[in-house]
Amino acid sequence: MAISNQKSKAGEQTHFRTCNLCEAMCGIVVKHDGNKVLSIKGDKDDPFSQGYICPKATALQDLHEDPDRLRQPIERTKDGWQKISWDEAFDKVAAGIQSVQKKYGQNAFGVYLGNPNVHNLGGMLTIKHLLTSIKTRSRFSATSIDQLPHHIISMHLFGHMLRIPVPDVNRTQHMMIIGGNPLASNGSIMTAANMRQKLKDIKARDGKVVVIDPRRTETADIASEHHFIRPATDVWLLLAMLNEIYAQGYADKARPHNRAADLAPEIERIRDFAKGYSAESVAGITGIEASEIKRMVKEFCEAERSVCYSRMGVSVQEFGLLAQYLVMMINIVAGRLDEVGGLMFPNPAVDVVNNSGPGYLGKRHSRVSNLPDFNGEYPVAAMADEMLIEGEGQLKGFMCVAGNPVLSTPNGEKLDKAFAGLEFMVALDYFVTETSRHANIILPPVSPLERDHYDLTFNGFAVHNVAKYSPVLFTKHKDAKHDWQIYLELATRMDKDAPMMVKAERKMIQTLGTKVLLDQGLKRGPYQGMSLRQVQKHPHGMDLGPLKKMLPDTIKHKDKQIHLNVDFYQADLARVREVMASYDDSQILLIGRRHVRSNNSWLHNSHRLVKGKPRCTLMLHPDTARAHSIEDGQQVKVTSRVGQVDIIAEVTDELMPGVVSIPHGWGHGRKGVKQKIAQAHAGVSVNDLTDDTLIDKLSGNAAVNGVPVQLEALIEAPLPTESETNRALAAQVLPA
Ligand SMILES: Nc1nc2c(c(=O)[nH]1)N[C@H]1C(S)=C(S)[C@@H](COP(=O)(O)OP(=O)(O)OC[C@H]3O[C@@H](n4cnc5c(=O)[nH]c(N)nc54)[C@H](O)[C@@H]3O)O[C@H]1N2
Ligand SMILES: Nc1nc2c(c(=O)[nH]1)N[C@H]1C(S)=C(S)[C@@H](COP(=O)(O)OP(=O)(O)OC[C@H]3O[C@@H](n4cnc5c(=O)[nH]c(N)nc54)[C@H](O)[C@@H]3O)O[C@H]1N2
Ligand code: SF4
Ligand SMILES: [Mo]
Repeated sequence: MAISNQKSKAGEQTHFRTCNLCEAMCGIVVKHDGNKVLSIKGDKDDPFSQGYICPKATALQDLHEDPDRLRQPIERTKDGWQKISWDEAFDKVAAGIQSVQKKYGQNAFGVYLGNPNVHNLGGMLTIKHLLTSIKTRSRFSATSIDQLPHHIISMHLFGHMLRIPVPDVNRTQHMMIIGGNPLASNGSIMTAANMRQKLKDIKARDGKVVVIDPRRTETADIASEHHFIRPATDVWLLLAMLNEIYAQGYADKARPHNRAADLAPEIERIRDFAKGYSAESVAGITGIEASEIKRMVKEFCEAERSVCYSRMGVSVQEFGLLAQYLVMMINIVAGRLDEVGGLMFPNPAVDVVNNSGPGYLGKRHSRVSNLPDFNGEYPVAAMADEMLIEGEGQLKGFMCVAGNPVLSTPNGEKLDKAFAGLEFMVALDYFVTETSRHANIILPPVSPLERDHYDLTFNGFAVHNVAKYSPVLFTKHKDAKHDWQIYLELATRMDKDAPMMVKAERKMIQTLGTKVLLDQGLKRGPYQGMSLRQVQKHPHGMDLGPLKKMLPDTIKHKDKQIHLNVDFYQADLARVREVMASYDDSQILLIGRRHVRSNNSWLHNSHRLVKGKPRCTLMLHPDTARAHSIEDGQQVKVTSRVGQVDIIAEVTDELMPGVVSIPHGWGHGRKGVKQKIAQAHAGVSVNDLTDDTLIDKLSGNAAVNGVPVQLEALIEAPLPTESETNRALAAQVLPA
């Protein structure tokens, strides 16, 4: 059934769907003629995104048409990659996994789940079948170089790792953004299309947007004010802010209105938490003047509606978990949780919280580095050692599902070597990437336009409640497979002893598809009369209204109270004191950055997304450049404890002095990668510099922001710019 497809001009058809590339859930209109995409534009009638899209939306076409995209399984042989049939591939993969497990034990086979898994409806609904059939405890995912702190805090406070409140950006009057750049990323754990407009709207209604970031980002450029902060020192700023809220008397003023705080039995203990961290005492380490910290707190607390929002910049640093906890405490103590314009809980039509466990931390620890697992996943920072260090439990085989950890996890070079030493590896990916090139077999799923979509994950973080189902646009070739079909084929082969019920469920999904599961999820959800049929009546999406107060019902703890878990977090203050006592402010610190035309390590094979000025550059402040005799455009050697890269300098006062920035996801020059356009715009991988021993010890999350590096200008005269080199290379590989 193609409800959303309307015939217009002869041959030309219109299809409505949601772009699934990032978290923003933009509605798109795809004009197509049969199997040919004619155009991709924003859908003005989508109640959530109202016509907004970013340049990546058109890459859905490029991805679909990409000649380098694999359409059939391939096997690495001594004569290079060979195409093989799906049946042969499934048999070989199942046999390969089981052979490793038989020889070395069940946990000697590891699995890594990459970011696109959470953007994949069928995958989300069926991944458990793949994991239960592999039966390994050696699991990893991109979570531990990303949002892990948010999960741990929500598990502790609200009783479920996915019960995460988001900023009510549509109604706030004051938004403090610490370590997030939604103008480039389009938002994270804050699903909100068109953040540029939303931030402008805050200012237009006499509100304020404050950005705290070591770089004057695109978001900072349109904010009311921006403050540089020394990387990875947010924990001190946040301690001082929390302290100031009490010192200035705002906590008590907030009390009578603050239902959230009343729900927390331990709230009285928070006053002590930050005691001793005066604004004056943290000004030096953070680089933000005490008077400015006090003013920011005053304005935040006096605003009628305000919210403090913090993302990647803070999540992936040495005190990521404690810092994100402090952000939550600031919102709670100032009375901004579950308040209009504050931090609010979405009410998604399919509530995944009801279908998954609450999460747990540190039930087990990684064999080599002794890092805690979270919800059955070990930190990615532990992954390479688990393959390289011999002993019982050493990883000998591996499956990478929609991920590229060679480019996306710390000390990628080491992981690259570790993958090369495995006995058997399989990758589920569209391409031969820096990671999948190590696989014995690559299993490629269909393109996003060949599958249906409903955002199970990001409706849970949406700043306005909606529901939308996107049907399949192009019917897949009969031999092509969805990710979920790949999972189930493998599960059927590997899990012959599964209970009857499980086998029956797998058979049912294989026969009927994943839609039934979505329909069940909608019917069990919080909206009366909701079903897939109901949602399908609205091809542009259903508007379910603004965020509303959800406390205490939304809390998953039995007592319906918020549990602040003060002891756990307070214990980490010892580490804070230790680091502060020996803090070396002369070090050059490395941070990352994102660009609106990139998506982690992929989409670099889309010509229209990579063309133009090269983006994989070393940004640094003129003073930092001068101190190292580096000129704009010059090649620089950047060295860290674990590695080095040569990269072109981009001298700009966007960066705080003493800080350098390299975007992640580049480094396509590695031998064996098969993505011609990406290879011609190779760049270098910042994760060859990030350190797998630099982690947030409390959570096990990787700390890729605030990595100490040394700089060395390589040659006197600037080289040809990367764009000149890229143009020359691109001319060789691109059709005219
Ligand atoms: N230094 C530094 N490192 C970082 C970050 C940073 O800010 N700085 N950010 C971190 C973050 S937030 C994240 S989420 C991770 C991402 O890290 P990963 O998830 O490991 O990497 P991606 O680049 O998202 O790679 C996704 C891969 O999946 C493939 N793919 C895309 N869609 C599908 C699909 O539907 N099915 C299948 N089977 N394959 C698909 C793509 O071709 C690509 O190879 O990187 C992290 N790494
Ligand atoms: N175009 C594009 N969009 C994306 C992605 C992408 O790769 N490209 N990736 C998607 C994914 S997987 C994610 S998780 C989200 C992430 O979305 P965001 O969290 O918005 O990610 P970034 O753009 O990396 O923003 C992090 C900001 O933190 C700053 N920062 C770095 N170190 C510090 C620090 O120590 N303290 C403070 N206060 N700030 C710091 C950086 O300068 C940067 O501006 O984006 C998603 N959207
Ligand atoms: S912002 Fe994200 S969801 Fe929207 S069009 Fe761009 S990539 Fe797609
Ligand atoms: Mo991410």
